[in-house]
This record gives sequence, C-alpha cells and structure tokens, in this order.
Amino acid sequence: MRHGGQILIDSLVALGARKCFGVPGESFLAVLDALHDTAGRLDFVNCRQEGGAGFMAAAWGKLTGSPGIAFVTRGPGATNASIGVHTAMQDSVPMILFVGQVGTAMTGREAFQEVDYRAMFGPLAKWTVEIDRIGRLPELVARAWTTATTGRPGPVVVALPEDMLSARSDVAPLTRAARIAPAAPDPDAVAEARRMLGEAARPLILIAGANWSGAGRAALRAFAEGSDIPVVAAFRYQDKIDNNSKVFAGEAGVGMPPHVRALVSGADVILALNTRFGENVTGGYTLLDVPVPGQRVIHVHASDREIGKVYQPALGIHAHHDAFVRAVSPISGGWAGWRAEARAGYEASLDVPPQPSAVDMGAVIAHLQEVLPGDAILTNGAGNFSIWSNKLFRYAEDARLLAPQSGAMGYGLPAAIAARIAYPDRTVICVAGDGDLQMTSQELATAAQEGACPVILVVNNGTYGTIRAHQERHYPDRVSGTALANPDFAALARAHGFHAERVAATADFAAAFARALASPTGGLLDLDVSAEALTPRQSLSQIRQAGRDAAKTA
Ligand SMILES: Cc1ncc(C[n+]2csc(CCOP(=O)(O)OP(=O)(O)O)c2C)c(N)n1
Ligand SMILES: [Mg+2]
Repeated sequence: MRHGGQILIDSLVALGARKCFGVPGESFLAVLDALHDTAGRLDFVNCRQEGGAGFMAAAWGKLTGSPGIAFVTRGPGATNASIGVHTAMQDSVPMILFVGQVGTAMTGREAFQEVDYRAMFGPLAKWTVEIDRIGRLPELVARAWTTATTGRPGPVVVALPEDMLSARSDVAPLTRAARIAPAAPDPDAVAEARRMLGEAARPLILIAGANWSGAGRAALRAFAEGSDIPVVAAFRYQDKIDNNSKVFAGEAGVGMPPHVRALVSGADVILALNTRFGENVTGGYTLLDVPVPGQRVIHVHASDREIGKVYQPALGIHAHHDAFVRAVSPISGGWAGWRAEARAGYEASLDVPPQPSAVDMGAVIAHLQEVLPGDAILTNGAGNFSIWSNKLFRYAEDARLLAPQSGAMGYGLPAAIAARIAYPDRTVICVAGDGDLQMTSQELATAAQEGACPVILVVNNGTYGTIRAHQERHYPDRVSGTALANPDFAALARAHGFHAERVAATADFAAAFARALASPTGGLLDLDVSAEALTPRQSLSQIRQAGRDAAKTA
C-alpha cells in the first residue's frame, strides 16, 4: 500500500520527470513526503513565489519538450501560478500544474482556500481535471502527460483533493510513458503542397512553436535552402532556424520590421509550419485577411483544432511539422532573387545607429554576439528592452531563446533559472528590463539555493518604458504611472551572493561581462540605459514629438 503522494510521484518518475518547481503548502504534504525518497531522480525546486514556479515550469517545457511540472498549494498558490499556465498556453508548450484542493468531504462549501479549478483554469489551460478517486491517479496523470505533449502542446492543471494524496491504495503507479509516433502527412498532400509551392512566384515559409526535433530543424533548413524559399519565424520563435542561414529573413512579432510585413503580405503562397495564427504573427490580423487570405496558405499542424481556426487554408495538412519537412523534397522554383531580397531586408534590419545612452545596447548585443558560445540560452520577459536580444541578436544553430508569446513581464529570470537547471553546463543570459525584473526578482534566492545562477543584464532606464512610449504617442507630455524609483539592483543581487556591478559606460561593458560570466555564483550587470534610447531607431523625444504633431492635426 502506498499513499497517493507516492503513487503520483512514482508515476511522474516513470514518465520521465526529473525536476519539479513549486512553493510548499499544507495541502500537498504527502507529495513532499514522497519527494523525500526521489532525491536525485525527481527533485523539488523550492521557489519563492508560485508565479516564478509557474514560469520555470513553462520554460522547462519549452526548452526540453518534456512537461514542466509545478506543485502549488490551493487558492493563493493556484492564483499566483496562473501566469505560468497562461504563458504555457500562448507558447504552446507542455506543462502540468498540480494544485492542492480541499478534501472531497467538503467540496463546494467554499472551504478554506477552495477554488473550482475547472472553472478557473477552463479557458487558461488545455485541460483541467480534479482527481476524485485515488485508484484513478495513474490513469489521469498519464492522460495529463499525453495531453500536455501531443497535438498542440499546452498546460494541463491537475487538482488534488487532500484525501486523494493522504489515502493509501494498492493501485500500481505508472511504469512507463506512452510511445506516440508523430502524425505523418498523407503523401498526396505532400505532393499537392509541392505543386502549389512550385506555382508560386513569391513563396514564404512561416515557422512557429517550440516542439521541433533536431532532425526536424535540419530537414526544415535543408528544404528551405534547397528550394531558396525565405523563412520567417513567428513571434519569439526565431531560434528554430540558424539565423545565419541564407534563407532566414526575420521575426514576425511585436514591432514587426517593415521588410517582414512586406514579406508576409506580399507572399503569394505561405507554407505555415506549426503556426498558431495569433495577433502578433498576423500584424493584428491585417497581413492576412480573415477568414480567407489572399495568400494561398498551406497550413501544416499536428492539431486539427489549429487548422482553419482563424484562416481557411488553401491546403490544410494535419500532420506533425517535423514529419512534414522530412517528407518534402526541395523544389527548384527560381526564387534565388526573391530569397536574396528577403535576406537583404533582414541583414539591413540589424544595422542600428549609435544610441543616445550611457550604455549603448547596440554595442552590448554586438559584444554578446562575439563572445557567447554557440549554444548559449537567452531569456527575457516583456518590455521594449527585449527588442535588443530578440530582433538584433542572431541565433545560431544551437542557440536558444526563451521568451513568452504571452508578453508576460517577469518570465526572464525564472526561465533562466530553469534553463540553468536543465543544462548546468550551458551559458544562460537573462536580459531584463528594470520593471520586468522586479516582477520575479525574489527568484534570485531560488537561483542561489539551487546553484543555478544565470548572468542577468538589467536594461535600467528608470521607467516602464514600453508604456511610457505608448503614453507619449497617445497622450504626449502627460507622464502618468510609468516612472520607476528602483532599488540598487547590484546590491540586491549581491545580497543573494551574485557578482554584481553597475555599468555606467559602454566601454566598461566588455570587462564587466567577462567578470560576470566568470563568477561561479552568477552575475548581474545593472546597465545605465537612457529612457531616450527606448527603441533602436526612434528616441523617446521623437515619439513624444510625433504624439504632439498627431494631437495638433487631430
Ligand atoms: C505581467 C505584466 N504586467 C504588465 C504588462 C504591461 N507592460 C508591458 S511592457 C511594460 C513595461 C516594461 O518595463 P521595463 O521592464 O522597465 O522595460 P522597458 O519597456 O522600460 O524597456 C508593461 C508594464 C505586461 N506585459 N505583463
Ligand atoms: Mg524600463
């Protein structure tokens, strides 16, 4: 006989879970008890806030392809963790959030910290379940795992009433994970896709999603390069193809560069691989018409629920993108000129003028590009600062970007910690805004406790700059609710054992970065960046002036 906590934890070990993230709660003591016996096989990472734990689990899922596991307590823990669930959903990455629940004898009375999780997480998660019979624990945990990882991957929430964990049962835990071969495309559909692409004058490949295998990425590159078709990556998925490839043409995300807009709207056939047609990739649903775009879209997706969700494709192929790119052979369409023009647009977009700032982020990114190892992992949350590491850093074959499609501030630091835990030998750089970092800066303590400290670059401009920019554009000269009086970030990091420095001039960055990188206890560099340098090509004053001009003509 085992208690429910043991049945659950033994099952997760059998499924392949190695780490779980969370904040303890009295609602899942039996789980913590079971984890006492799995040290070194399945470890609990003690976080400081469930939002951090949720982000770590979402980032783990994105980076490893295996569900990121989080355990949080009922009510307050669940509500804190919900940001991770939302982010995993928008990112389409596998995650399982286990939440405590009141005992089944008192369900529905609004008992202490009770929440109806099916109602709460219904629209946030891919699936939510509450276990109400201990004998069904293995069945439902297995289903949670396969649901999180198949089709369009996503977050699953599993609620665990206290008595489901404390009761004992002789039900056998899971002993292995299901083996599921990815859906392969119908050969006729592959031939049809080749024929449609062959007829195109301006074909484009649009890639998205985290769940690409190494073989899939190699096949994608071989197909695109062999056919001379430009590749655009959806918002924050530019790390899925070597940015040095002659076919890579940029990112269709927030602040989409004009050459990418022109590519998406000007293409006549778009091969969309694993793409969820969200607001950002479509330029607010303007670059492709809803529901039938002028471009002929070939939409390849492993989930039937994504095909035709927004756009009616000219050809929908219900198959895994990895399997599709392995099945399709290159086409000679005479597109070298079109492809070269797309590439030239991307390369020109990397050229930025010197910035009006003590520390010039253009120079910082150029330095990172020079010194970071090829398999570095970069992370960020949300804010204008992310333009630098998202749009202006070139991701080589093995480099990875962990950045939330949900636009959630605070993701960067927890994601960097998860990355350091998943890959202790890789260099992990968190690029954070001053506002962004303070959403989850308490996780500095988690990093230190785990010995999983990244290097953090704080783009410190003393403002919620993104919102300030919108403010000046729409309500010029009326700054409201966007100024930040910040703590001494270097002192804060030092208090957690990090090596930390304030960098007040561009010329000091290289040496400071070398010291931060060399520190075994992680590093934080507080960069003196002017609010004037809010975007690479338009200063805050210019944004304000444009706002004033618009107000005058309105
Ligand atoms: C959790 C969350 N809250 C609020 C927002 C709205 N928001 C988007 S960017 C931003 C400001 C970011 O400030 P900072 O991190 O300092 O970056 P900056 O724009 O100054 O570069 C805010 C408040 C958000 N995206 N996520
Ligand atoms: Mg800021």
